Amino acid sequence: MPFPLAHCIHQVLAPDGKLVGAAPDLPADQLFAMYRWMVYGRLYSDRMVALQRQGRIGTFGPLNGQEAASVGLAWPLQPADWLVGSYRELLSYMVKGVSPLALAETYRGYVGDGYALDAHCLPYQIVLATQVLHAVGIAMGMQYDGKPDVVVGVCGDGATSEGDFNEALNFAGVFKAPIVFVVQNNGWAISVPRRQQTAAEYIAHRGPAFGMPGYVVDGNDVLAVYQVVQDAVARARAGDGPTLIEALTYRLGAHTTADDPKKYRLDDELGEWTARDPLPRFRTYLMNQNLLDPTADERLHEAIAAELQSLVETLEAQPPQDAADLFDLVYAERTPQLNRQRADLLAELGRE
Ligand SMILES: Cc1ncc(C[n+]2csc(CCOP(=O)(O)OP(=O)(O)O)c2C)c(N)n1
Ligand SMILES: [Mg+2]
Repeated sequence: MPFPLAHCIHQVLAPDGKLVGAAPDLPADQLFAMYRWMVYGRLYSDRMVALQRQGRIGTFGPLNGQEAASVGLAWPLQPADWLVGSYRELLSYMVKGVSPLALAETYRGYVGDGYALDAHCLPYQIVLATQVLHAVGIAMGMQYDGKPDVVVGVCGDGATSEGDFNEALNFAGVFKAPIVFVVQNNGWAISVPRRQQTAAEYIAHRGPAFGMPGYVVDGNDVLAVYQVVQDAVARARAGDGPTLIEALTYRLGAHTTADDPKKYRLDDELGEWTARDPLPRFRTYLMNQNLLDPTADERLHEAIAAELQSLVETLEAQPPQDAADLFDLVYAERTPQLNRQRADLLAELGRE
């Protein structure tokens, strides 16, 4: 058998923050920066949920609980590499260089023209798993051009049941595309539990079936996720082909602000996963290493809160997006059907 089946869950930090594996060789400033992004992601997500509740933005999908996976999967990427994900990957996108303001604008209905492209991310995808095909396409294109860059393509556990996900893995395996697939298995696809997506024990077991290694990693352990993705990125860059990584994590919040998880999941499960929260785990580790103390942590939280306050002020000072953009930003040239719909809407708004 060319690749071993994932037989263990890779972990560096236990839920209590104790070191149980070899820590990656990262300097103190990078460890602190990882932690900063994790805190930023949590506070940003909370702030967006609050804004939605006040009717100040549209639907938002919180990432609470997934901060370690989100930061760890993006950390190994270089600026020229690509990161392609879904609505849940907002924090990964920020780590890759997409502006938090540009992302907030999307929740307010403003879709800037190619807002993510400069950071080498595709606009986040909502149609499940389609982005995984796009990610493989980019990887194959770069391979064809002889570029040394790699792609990380991300989706959720539910998305792995789509044909697109499996077709993408098949192409990547056959053509040895320079790509790392990361599945953020957060236990749920809205109200559908992970066990109803596949009868296999792990989603990562599908890797060897497509001719690539499959690894399972503790997705609430930022150092473990970083290590596994870093190794896979190095393999892809060396021309050794794709890897499938399953990050075991949990969505602590609702699917989106339009969902109420109390309707379909038990408090016990939430309690178990709250005890594995990635933030206190990494915070305890950093404090044990004398890289953080309670005062510095408090200052960090205050600084981020102030940053978010000013982000919201900038966001709300912007004029609403022009309704015509709804039709004008779809294709390079509008179709006759779009022209009709556009005229109808503008007439209704009294703007003929
Ligand atoms: C092709 C497609 N089918 C259905 C939906 C509706 N939908 C949006 S999110 C979602 C659940 C996705 O779950 P998962 O892939 O696990 O990602 P998560 O939201 O948990 O991050 C569904 C069914 C969609 N967006 N696209
Ligand atoms: Mg999910």
